[in-house]
Amino acid sequence: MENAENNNIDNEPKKKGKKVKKEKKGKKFLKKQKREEEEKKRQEELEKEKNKESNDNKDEEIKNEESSKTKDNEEKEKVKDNKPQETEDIDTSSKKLNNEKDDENEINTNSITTDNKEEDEKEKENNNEDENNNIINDDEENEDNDNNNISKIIKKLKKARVGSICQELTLREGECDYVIDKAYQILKNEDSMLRITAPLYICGDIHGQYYDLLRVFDILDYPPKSKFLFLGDYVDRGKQSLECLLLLLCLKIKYPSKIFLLRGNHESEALNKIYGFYDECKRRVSVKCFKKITNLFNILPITALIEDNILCMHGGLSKDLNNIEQLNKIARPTEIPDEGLLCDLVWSDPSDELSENFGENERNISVTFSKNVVEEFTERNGLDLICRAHQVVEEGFQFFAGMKLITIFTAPNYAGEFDNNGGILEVGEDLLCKMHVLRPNIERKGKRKRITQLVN
Ligand SMILES: [Mn+2]
Repeated sequence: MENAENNNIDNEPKKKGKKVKKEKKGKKFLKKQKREEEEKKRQEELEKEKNKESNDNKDEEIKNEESSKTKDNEEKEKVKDNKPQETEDIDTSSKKLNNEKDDENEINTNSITTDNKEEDEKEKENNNEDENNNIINDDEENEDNDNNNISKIIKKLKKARVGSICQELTLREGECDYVIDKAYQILKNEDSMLRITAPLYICGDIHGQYYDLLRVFDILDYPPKSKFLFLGDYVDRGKQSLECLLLLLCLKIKYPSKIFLLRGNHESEALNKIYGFYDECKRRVSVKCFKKITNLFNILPITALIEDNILCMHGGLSKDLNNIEQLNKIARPTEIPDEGLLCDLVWSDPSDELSENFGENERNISVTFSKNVVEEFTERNGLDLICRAHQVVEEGFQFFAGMKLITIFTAPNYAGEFDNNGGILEVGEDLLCKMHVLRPNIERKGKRKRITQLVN
């Protein structure tokens, strides 16, 4: 306080002094000189006014945009704050957010120029917040260009959903190549076993259900606000595998420490040729693009360890896995072999019906493993939980071996053939786990299918 007062005292006499001097001088000036000076001032002021007017217009546009955006964000925050943890309520909030999304789309189309400017500013800010974003001065311009390009693609991808309809976007080959190349450079430097800190959300299979992927982000917030780990199977089966993959890769490029992508058994050339992703790439982009994606799949990390406590993978455990140190030694790039450690990590399933530790798998590849295997492995490696995906489960999540293993499957109403919920596991800072559930869009009538399904 004292300093502030002192400053005021320092400033006051100077101002007064200036004024006094001017007044004294002014009286002595000739009328002509006075008039000339006044004319000069008037002209200067006129010029200032003109400049101000044009700036004001610009400012006003931006301000309007900002205030509408802020309102949007505020409303989103409100919805989030009110977000109940009960499953049915989550669905309601997702509906609310859908409506808002539509409003946002309208704003965007009405004022593209200002919006872009504002969006870019925002993106820059976000990037500064990103802990992994170490911009080197020389590359600053390139980095900015990259960020702008990725932001534009993210924006385009988000716009695929209009209301309850999710449109197929027109994807340019150059756009896809760009995203795949950038993502490759980041993913290839990650370890085979990621080490991630809580809090974060863990998602299971997505399988090209883009509408549902957008729902997940709308409910739980996009990176960098929220951190995500995806357990693989982004593609095949669903109609919009490309949108799913591209959005996840763009977010990875932009916020590499806020989203992590593991490999599923469907991140594989052989399976993509059978279950639809190859055909989608060929129809919508090119075979060349599919080949690029195959290369990218071959460098995806395989497992993740959260706070030394929760081990995550797509499939499950293996005869060949004794301790977690082995997991970081898996060399990449690699295809998924027909047997052995990597094969089991993306393909195996738990089974209640086993009398022995490992058994045959109905999928005709890899193995099933018993409760005993889970208990022994977690005990030996000091783990609390194994978290995996790979099987459709009715509630979106299902425990095994007491609560030592959890299956998470995120695509609700899977492939239009099941009436399952989609599940997302939230791991809190204290490692307390909470489930979020996406209800199916369409309630299916008639008999419910088996609770757990082995679907390739
Ligand atoms: Mn799978």
